Amino acid sequence: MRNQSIPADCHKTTSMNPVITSIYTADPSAHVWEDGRVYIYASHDVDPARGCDLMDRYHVFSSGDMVNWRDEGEILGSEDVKWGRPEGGFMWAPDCACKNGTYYFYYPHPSGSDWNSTWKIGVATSLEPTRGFTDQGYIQGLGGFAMIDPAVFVDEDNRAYMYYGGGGKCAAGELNEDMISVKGSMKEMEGLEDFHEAAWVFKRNGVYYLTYSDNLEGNNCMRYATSDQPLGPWTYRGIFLEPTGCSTTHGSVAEFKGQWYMFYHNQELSGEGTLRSVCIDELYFNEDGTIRTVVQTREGVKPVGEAPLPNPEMKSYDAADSEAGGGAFISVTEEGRAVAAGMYAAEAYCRFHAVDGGAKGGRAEIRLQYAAAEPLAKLRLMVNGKDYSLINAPSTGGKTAFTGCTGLTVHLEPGSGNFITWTGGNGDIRISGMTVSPLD
Ligand code: FUB
Repeated sequence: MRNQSIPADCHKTTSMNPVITSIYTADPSAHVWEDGRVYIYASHDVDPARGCDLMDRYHVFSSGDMVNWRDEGEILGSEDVKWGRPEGGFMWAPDCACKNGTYYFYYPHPSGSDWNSTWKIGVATSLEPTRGFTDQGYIQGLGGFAMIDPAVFVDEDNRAYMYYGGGGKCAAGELNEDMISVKGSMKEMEGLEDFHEAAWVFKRNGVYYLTYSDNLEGNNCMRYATSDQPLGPWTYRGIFLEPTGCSTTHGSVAEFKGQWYMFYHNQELSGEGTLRSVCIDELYFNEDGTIRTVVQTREGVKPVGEAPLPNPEMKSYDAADSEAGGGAFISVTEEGRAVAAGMYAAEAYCRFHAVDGGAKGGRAEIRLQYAAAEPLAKLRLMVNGKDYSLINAPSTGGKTAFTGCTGLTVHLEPGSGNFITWTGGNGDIRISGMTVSPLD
């Protein structure tokens, strides 16, 4: 083990799209919280997918420059929801709101095995935006149609409104001070044209904007309407995001450091509509407040603000210090780089022993440096025997191009008894090392 600065390849100079590639994420709800960072609360398309059924284990991502994103780890899974569907899964598009110092995480989840007729909007709370969420049950008294895709908007006067809906109907209402009950009843939103799902509300220059996906068969657009009241009636304004090539379209709009952004997902990485990836592009308004059509790019967005500093507690582990087996082997390249190679067989593995979880243990950001010639290699990540599922390792352009950086935020035990195993998933991949940065 040796200490070193953050690997250069883990720092990006443009965000690129998709912006999050290590796992599949969708339905991004973006917020800028009081600490000045931008956060994405996203759905997690678990790989391999089974439709949208097995979506589970929400992750939060944060950034200080819109380009370099940190996985903050898992915040809630179906097994944490006592009232939820016994078989789990079905953790669909979420949102998060902050009021009076408490973070409220809203998520759609069925309460019964018959998922399609038992949707509820669950609420979990925490005093921190990225960890410590505890489920508080579901919002009572809602229903009557597809109760999915909650979005909560907290106005400048600190009053909060919840919007939700699917199957062509959108309803909204004001939340009580407790943020988990509705004041009066929800009412149907008027004036939206061709509403499908994915409601999102933001405010700019005193105007409320309600954005949503439409019903274009298999490849929705995003449309929007405006109002001078948070609950409408709304005036329809048009399409501002053309189809992304994915069978679902879902996104959010937020301002960060004076620039507006569109957060959405596509299926560029996987080619599959149920393995989606979050993207970010700039969003612009016309003089009259209407939204210009968002240009979907491959490059993504430019940095605003400083790139992140290396975590002073980050530790690096060389592949030479790992145990490789089941087909993988350790070798040293001409440049003196130790490499665990040949990680393509399902039984191949590369295990790092004695990984330091620090005095307290807790969340740690794991980053793997690798080379892969395959368009999309994958590795399974196991930490102390817990399966963190498949982690994507997009091509670096060659099997000796060690420019790849992938990973996840996981939980480590205190002390140096942790072991992290990368096993064969898909494709030929070579590992040169791994960094571990404590977050707690
Ligand atoms: O991600 C599952 C569902 O697909 C969301 O709730 C919808 O908005 C669509 O993106």
